[in-house]
Amino acid sequence: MKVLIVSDTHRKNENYFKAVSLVKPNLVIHCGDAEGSEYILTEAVECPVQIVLGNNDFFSYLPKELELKLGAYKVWVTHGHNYYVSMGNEVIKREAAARGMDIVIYGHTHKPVVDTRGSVIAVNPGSLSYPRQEGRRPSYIVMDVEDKDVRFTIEYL
Ligand SMILES: [Mn+2]
Repeated sequence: MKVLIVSDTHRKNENYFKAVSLVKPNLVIHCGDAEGSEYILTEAVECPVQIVLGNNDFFSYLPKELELKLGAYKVWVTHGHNYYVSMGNEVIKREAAARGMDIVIYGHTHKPVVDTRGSVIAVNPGSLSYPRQEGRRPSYIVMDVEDKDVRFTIEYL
Protein backbone atom coordinates (compact mmCIF):
# COMPACT_ATOMS: atom_id res chain seq x y z
CA MET A 1 0.00 0.00 0.00
CA LYS A 2 1.01 3.57 -0.58
CA VAL A 3 0.96 5.89 2.42
CA LEU A 4 1.23 9.65 2.09
CA ILE A 5 2.90 11.10 5.20
CA VAL A 6 2.55 14.84 5.79
CA SER A 7 2.81 17.23 8.70
CA ASP A 8 2.59 20.79 9.95
CA THR A 9 0.22 22.21 7.36
CA HIS A 10 -0.85 24.97 9.77
CA ARG A 11 -4.07 25.78 7.90
CA LYS A 12 -2.21 26.52 4.64
CA ASN A 13 -3.54 23.56 2.68
CA GLU A 14 -2.81 24.10 -1.06
CA ASN A 15 0.30 21.91 -1.11
CA TYR A 16 -1.56 19.15 0.68
CA PHE A 17 -4.11 19.10 -2.15
CA LYS A 18 -1.23 18.94 -4.66
CA ALA A 19 0.46 16.09 -2.80
CA VAL A 20 -2.67 13.95 -2.54
CA SER A 21 -3.41 14.34 -6.25
CA LEU A 22 0.21 13.46 -7.15
CA VAL A 23 0.52 10.45 -4.84
CA LYS A 24 -3.02 9.00 -4.91
CA PRO A 25 -2.46 7.31 -1.56
CA ASN A 26 -4.28 4.40 0.10
CA LEU A 27 -3.81 6.09 3.46
CA VAL A 28 -2.78 9.55 4.65
CA ILE A 29 -0.93 10.09 7.92
CA HIS A 30 -0.72 13.67 9.19
CA CYS A 31 1.65 14.22 12.12
CA GLY A 32 -0.10 17.22 13.62
CA ASP A 33 -0.49 20.99 13.51
CA ALA A 34 -3.37 20.89 11.04
CA GLU A 35 -4.74 23.82 13.07
CA GLY A 36 -8.42 23.27 12.56
CA SER A 37 -8.21 22.05 8.95
CA GLU A 38 -8.74 18.40 9.97
CA TYR A 39 -12.12 18.20 8.30
CA ILE A 40 -10.98 19.81 5.03
CA LEU A 41 -7.89 17.58 4.85
CA THR A 42 -9.99 14.48 5.48
CA GLU A 43 -12.72 15.39 2.99
CA ALA A 44 -10.15 16.13 0.24
CA VAL A 45 -9.27 12.44 -0.25
CA GLU A 46 -11.21 9.24 -0.66
CA CYS A 47 -8.84 7.13 1.45
CA PRO A 48 -8.66 7.11 5.27
CA VAL A 49 -6.83 10.05 6.87
CA GLN A 50 -5.21 9.64 10.29
CA ILE A 51 -4.24 12.88 12.03
CA VAL A 52 -2.62 13.32 15.43
CA LEU A 53 -2.62 16.32 17.71
CA GLY A 54 0.12 18.93 17.36
CA ASN A 55 1.28 21.53 19.85
CA ASN A 56 -0.76 24.14 17.96
CA ASP A 57 -3.98 22.12 17.83
CA PHE A 58 -6.02 23.60 20.64
CA PHE A 59 -9.53 22.46 21.56
CA SER A 60 -9.25 19.51 19.23
CA TYR A 61 -10.69 16.00 19.39
CA LEU A 62 -7.64 14.57 17.61
CA PRO A 63 -5.74 11.74 19.32
CA LYS A 64 -2.36 12.60 20.88
CA GLU A 65 -0.83 9.60 19.18
CA LEU A 66 -1.64 6.51 17.14
CA GLU A 67 -0.33 2.99 16.98
CA LEU A 68 -0.88 1.42 13.56
CA LYS A 69 0.03 -1.86 11.91
CA LEU A 70 1.25 -1.22 8.37
CA GLY A 71 2.43 -4.31 6.54
CA ALA A 72 4.48 -6.28 9.05
CA TYR A 73 5.41 -3.13 10.97
CA LYS A 74 4.23 -1.61 14.21
CA VAL A 75 4.08 2.12 13.61
CA TRP A 76 3.84 4.87 16.20
CA VAL A 77 2.61 8.29 15.06
CA THR A 78 3.03 11.33 17.32
CA HIS A 79 3.73 15.01 16.75
CA GLY A 80 6.98 14.67 18.71
CA HIS A 81 7.12 17.93 20.65
CA ASN A 82 7.09 16.00 23.95
CA TYR A 83 10.21 14.07 22.93
CA TYR A 84 12.73 16.87 22.33
CA VAL A 85 12.74 16.32 18.56
CA SER A 86 14.14 19.78 17.93
CA MET A 87 17.35 18.46 19.55
CA GLY A 88 17.41 15.25 17.47
CA ASN A 89 15.54 11.99 17.33
CA GLU A 90 17.42 9.91 19.94
CA VAL A 91 14.77 10.33 22.64
CA ILE A 92 11.80 9.58 20.38
CA LYS A 93 13.57 6.53 18.92
CA ARG A 94 14.34 5.22 22.41
CA GLU A 95 10.70 5.69 23.42
CA ALA A 96 9.55 3.92 20.24
CA ALA A 97 11.87 0.99 20.98
CA ALA A 98 10.63 0.82 24.59
CA ARG A 99 7.07 0.56 23.26
CA GLY A 100 8.06 -2.26 20.91
CA MET A 101 7.56 -0.15 17.80
CA ASP A 102 9.41 -0.71 14.52
CA ILE A 103 8.80 2.72 13.01
CA VAL A 104 8.13 6.15 14.52
CA ILE A 105 6.57 8.88 12.40
CA TYR A 106 6.72 12.40 13.81
CA GLY A 107 6.66 16.06 12.76
CA HIS A 108 7.12 19.37 14.60
CA THR A 109 10.61 20.25 13.30
CA HIS A 110 9.42 21.14 9.75
CA LYS A 111 12.53 19.32 8.47
CA PRO A 112 12.29 16.01 6.57
CA VAL A 113 14.12 12.96 7.95
CA VAL A 114 14.41 9.29 6.99
CA ASP A 115 16.65 7.70 9.62
CA THR A 116 17.18 3.95 9.31
CA ARG A 117 20.06 3.65 11.80
CA GLY A 118 19.49 1.27 14.67
CA SER A 119 16.49 -0.91 15.44
CA VAL A 120 13.77 1.73 14.96
CA ILE A 121 13.18 3.62 11.73
CA ALA A 122 12.37 7.28 12.39
CA VAL A 123 10.76 9.42 9.71
CA ASN A 124 9.56 12.99 9.59
CA PRO A 125 7.90 14.36 6.43
CA GLY A 126 8.88 17.97 7.18
CA SER A 127 6.23 20.59 6.44
CA LEU A 128 4.14 21.10 3.30
CA SER A 129 3.47 24.70 4.26
CA TYR A 130 6.34 26.15 6.32
CA PRO A 131 9.52 24.18 5.52
CA ARG A 132 12.60 25.03 7.62
CA GLN A 133 15.33 22.81 6.18
CA GLU A 134 18.10 24.12 3.89
CA GLY A 135 16.44 25.33 0.66
CA ARG A 136 13.00 25.41 2.32
CA ARG A 137 11.10 23.32 -0.21
CA PRO A 138 7.75 21.96 0.91
CA SER A 139 8.20 18.27 1.64
CA TYR A 140 6.31 15.06 2.26
CA ILE A 141 7.09 11.35 2.44
CA VAL A 142 5.74 8.47 0.40
CA MET A 143 5.86 5.17 2.27
CA ASP A 144 5.47 2.02 0.16
CA VAL A 145 4.82 -0.97 2.37
CA GLU A 146 3.94 -4.59 1.60
CA ASP A 147 4.44 -7.04 4.45
CA LYS A 148 8.18 -6.78 5.36
CA ASP A 149 9.06 -4.59 2.37
CA VAL A 150 9.11 -0.94 3.29
CA ARG A 151 10.49 2.08 1.45
CA PHE A 152 10.37 5.74 2.39
CA THR A 153 10.92 8.49 -0.16
CA ILE A 154 11.17 12.17 0.68
CA GLU A 155 9.45 14.19 -2.05
CA TYR A 156 9.54 17.96 -2.61
CA LEU A 157 7.08 20.31 -4.26
MN1 LIG B 1 4.34 22.97 13.47
